[in-house]
Amino acid sequence: ELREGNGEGIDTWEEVILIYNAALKMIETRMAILNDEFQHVHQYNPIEHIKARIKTPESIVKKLKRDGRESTIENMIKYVNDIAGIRIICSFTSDIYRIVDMLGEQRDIHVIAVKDYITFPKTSGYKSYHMIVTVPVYLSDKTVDAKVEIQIRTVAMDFWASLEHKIHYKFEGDAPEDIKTELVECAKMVTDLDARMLKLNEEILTIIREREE
Ligand code: 0O2
Repeated sequence: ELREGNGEGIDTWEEVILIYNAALKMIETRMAILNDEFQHVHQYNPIEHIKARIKTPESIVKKLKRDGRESTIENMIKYVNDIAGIRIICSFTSDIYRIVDMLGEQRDIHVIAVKDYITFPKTSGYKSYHMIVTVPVYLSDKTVDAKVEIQIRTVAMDFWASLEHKIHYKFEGDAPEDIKTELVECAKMVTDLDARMLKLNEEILTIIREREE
């Protein structure tokens, strides 16, 4: 039985796509189940929506080249952690950590690395919680542990990140200083907005609970 994430036994790009698509489906289904269960227990959905994507071959090759590596299937699987990427958008910051904990508790999902850009935002102002996990993909003759990059953020953080990403690409990573400064200012507003929305939601829940008693 092959349980490797190093590319052994995976020979073609078609096979790579097949495996990583399967890994995305696995994570998407797990998240949907957690969301349904949460709705059942707490009458509330922590997940607003989910976006999944497979990295284009061009971006994979670009990333390998940036790191001075040859574009082989083996290198892709070993060094590109975000061939399969999933973005989970939540309403509140507290939901993010709930999801992180719930994912960490799933026996066959292995968390390889986490980056908490919420507690420690990037200098750009970027906020998001990143996890690299592996999920087992069961094929007819082997089991492969496939890596998936999970980005978890609030709706407000996602709004900021999508605009900043576009600007970053427009200026090829070299945006004018005043634009960068303005983006950092906007990121602060996002943090403030998220904090206020969370507080507001807690107040609303308290009022509802009191009325029910
Ligand atoms: P794209 O186009 O979104 O795929 P890596 O470069 O992935 O090997 P790194 O840089 O340590 O390793 O990974 P990190 O910091 O976890 O970030 C990976 C992804 O997070 C990026 O993917 C972006 O999607 C997102 N990200 C990180 N920093 C920023 C930022 O400042 N602004 C925005 N908008 N997104 C960010 P890619 O592959 O760089 O780009």
